[in-house]
Amino acid sequence: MNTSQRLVVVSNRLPVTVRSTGINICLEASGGGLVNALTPILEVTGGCWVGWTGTDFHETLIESLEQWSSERNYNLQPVFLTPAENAAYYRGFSNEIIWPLFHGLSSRCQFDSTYWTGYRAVNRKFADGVERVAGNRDFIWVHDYHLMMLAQDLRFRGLRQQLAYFHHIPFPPPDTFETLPWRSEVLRALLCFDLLGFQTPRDRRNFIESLHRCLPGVQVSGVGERLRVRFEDHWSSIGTYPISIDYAALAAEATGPDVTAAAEKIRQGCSGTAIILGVDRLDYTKGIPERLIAFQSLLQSNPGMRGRLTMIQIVVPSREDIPEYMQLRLRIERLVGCINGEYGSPGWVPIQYFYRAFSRTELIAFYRAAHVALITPLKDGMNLVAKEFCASRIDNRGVLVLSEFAGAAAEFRNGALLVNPYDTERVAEVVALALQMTESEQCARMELMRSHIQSNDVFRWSESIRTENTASPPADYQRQKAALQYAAGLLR
Ligand code: ADQ
Repeated sequence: MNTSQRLVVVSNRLPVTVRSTGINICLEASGGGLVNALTPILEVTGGCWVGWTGTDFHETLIESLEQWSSERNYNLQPVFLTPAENAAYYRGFSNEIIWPLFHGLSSRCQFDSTYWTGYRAVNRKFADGVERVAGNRDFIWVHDYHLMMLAQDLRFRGLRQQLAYFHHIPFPPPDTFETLPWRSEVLRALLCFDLLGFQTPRDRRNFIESLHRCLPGVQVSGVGERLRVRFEDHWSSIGTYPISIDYAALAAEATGPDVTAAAEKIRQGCSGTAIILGVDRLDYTKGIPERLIAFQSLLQSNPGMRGRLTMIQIVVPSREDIPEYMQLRLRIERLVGCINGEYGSPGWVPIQYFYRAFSRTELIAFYRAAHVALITPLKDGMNLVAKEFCASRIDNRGVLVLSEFAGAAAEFRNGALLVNPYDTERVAEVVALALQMTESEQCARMELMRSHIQSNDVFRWSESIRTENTASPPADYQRQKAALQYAAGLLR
């Protein structure tokens, strides 16, 4: 994309949350890294965001969305889904097949062919939405696993615009990927994009190996970070682009007096004990029960630490209508109750547990109050919480204990203490080491991570994808093609 090109962003959800207040509808801007990164660019380039409203068709909602768009330099193009479409495409194919499979938890998958049919149909519905708004020279940027078929649907309709795709979650190894009954269809559709971006070199490698395994005839050229793949006369660029955060905004907000006061209040609420912090969306991939068991093991094997540390575990509600997520919530709450019941004493509660969303200011205050951030997903595309924690540490203190299976581990090898989240006893030992780390070592590690995030923020991330040159196949192919054309001319 050149920087004057209009941008069309396509994601499962629009960057607004629809709230119905009786007969009225109001729209609230959604938070999150993606929205924060892309809306300033959309404001400059102009363009459109295509996504699901989270609702079925709603006449009044169209008016509200038009009103919202009229106050900005970009439009919101809604996709409405019926409850049946939602069940097959979102709850079914996206959440019961791709999400567990791509996080390496294939025993949780429900390979139901009606989910696949629904997923295909809804991707076509998104294609209708994109077709309605896309101009000839637009750069169309599709986000995440809900929309892996979209480029193919758009090409069938004759759209020639540049199409990019970013994969926010892990891409599994070929042995796992190939269990997907629709593996070739998905890979063929992904290769209709001109550019495919992954979070880590490992994800990109898994993708390329899956191509070799499942799509005979695929050709891969290039070395290092950027590869070119040819399949049926179409070239795609494949690269690694680790997503990040708005470092400057977060670091600035962390200096605010309200954050400082709130952090102090959190520390007082823990009676001045050392604070170990966990912050996650409710999800079985985040390793929350395993982390609580690690904390229990820490208390069990270190009686001297009892009464001198507090774990704060924040869980933001997510996918609450799915029974599996409710069971996870109950399991977490049972574990918190058991640990507090077993180890607590008058005046000391080992785990403070919150099941709700917090404002950005409140969250930053938790990051600033903590001594150790314990971020131990069983598998995670990136994990923005790890980056937010570091950006908030304007004092260059605090220790990040991070799962080696989070995408962020690839960038923080030298700053964080890496752990295997399944090895709960070792996690407990590493937390004990983190609590004893000298200030100078904390400072050296934290500075390393902060300066990395500062120079690789979310704006650099989006810029590197938008300016990636996808237009031409590699020079050797150009030369081969010219030679073949020349030879064909001689034979005529
Ligand atoms: P998520 O699985 O949602 O994202 P993550 O990257 O950690 O995971 O982002 C969570 C976001 O939610 C963070 O920005 C955090 O601040 C916010 N949050 C968490 N708890 C909160 C609370 N209680 N209140 C308010 N906000 C809270 C998916 C992939 C990740 C990938 C991202 C971005 O699963 O692997 O890093 O996309 O690509």
